Amino acid sequence: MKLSTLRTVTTLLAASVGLLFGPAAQAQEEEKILNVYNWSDYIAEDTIKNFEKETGIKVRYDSFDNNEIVHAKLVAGKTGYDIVVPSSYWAKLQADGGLLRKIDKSQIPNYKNLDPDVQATLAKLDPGNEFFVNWLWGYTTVGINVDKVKAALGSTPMPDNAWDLLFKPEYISKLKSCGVSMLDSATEVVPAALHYLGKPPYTKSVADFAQVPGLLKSIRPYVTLFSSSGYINDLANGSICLALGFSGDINIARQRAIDGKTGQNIQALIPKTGGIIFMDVMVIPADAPRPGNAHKFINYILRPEVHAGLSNKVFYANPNKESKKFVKPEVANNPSVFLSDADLKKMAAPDAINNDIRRQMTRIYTSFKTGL
Ligand code: N2P
Repeated sequence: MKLSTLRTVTTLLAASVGLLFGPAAQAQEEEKILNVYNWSDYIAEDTIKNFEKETGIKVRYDSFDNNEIVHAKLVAGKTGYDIVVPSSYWAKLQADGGLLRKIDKSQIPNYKNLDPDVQATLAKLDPGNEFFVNWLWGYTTVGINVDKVKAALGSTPMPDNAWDLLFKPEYISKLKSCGVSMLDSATEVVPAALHYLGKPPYTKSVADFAQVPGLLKSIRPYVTLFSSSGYINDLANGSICLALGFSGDINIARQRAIDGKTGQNIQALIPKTGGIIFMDVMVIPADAPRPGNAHKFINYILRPEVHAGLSNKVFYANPNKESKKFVKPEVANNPSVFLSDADLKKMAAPDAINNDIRRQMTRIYTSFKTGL
């Protein structure tokens, strides 16, 4: 064989190997397994089942209820997870730390369904929308058992600003008797306190933190529970009457009370000064074992009916502009799920945190929780 022929044959061979083992083929070659790590109470019953049925990919699904634990695992590495769903303000730390893999949009035809406003908000923390795809979004706020709170307040009328229920001793001291829960996470509690004090919830100014310990100390005697997921049932069954919680979780509690006929009237309040928006995002760890399957999963979630199915079950807004027609009217019309423009304007937007601020928040929170 002449040298030039040999070269041609070798090039052809290399090209066909490239075709076989290029990015698409790599995805096909992956073992039919996908490891997902997501928030608890954040998915519909059939979401995973339908994906498995369609693709033959077996999903192992683990859950968590705060960002701190997710971050610690990603920093340690080798989690084995292919999809993780942290909040955007934490995911930025992870992207900056090289812990995430860029999303290959060419593998996600349904990417076009994403609402440009949500994409623009995410782009503030993830320029070019390179790493994050929104799962669902909501806000941190105050949830109450309407009747129990009114009864406990007695002759004191409900405050004009719902945050007062939690942060003003004159209100929260009366609610201790019916149970008060706070999210068990420094980066939820401290931003809420900063917001109440009129500071940016994710401030970078250390001076802004000055009044936070005093405020938290003043309410500490009245907090009866720290919980980031269990409080859903506690609200639903009437064992607590006030929670600093996530908007959808409070609505899940409302629904559980209705379905279980517990007689408890639960409501997610939209404070006058707004809640604090979070956007939880699907990301692929840099060392994910099966990135091809991860892309397939993201594409599946971005189907309008799949995304609507999540909102229908867990009462959080989704970023899918084609999904509205699949959202049940009672969810679409619940003003605490899909916010009106006026309510949306009141809300504090997500912002980046950095490691110094994170440590500062942890210090303040730990001494608050332990009462030291
Ligand atoms: C789901 C809570 C998710 C919202 N239970 C917190 N970012």
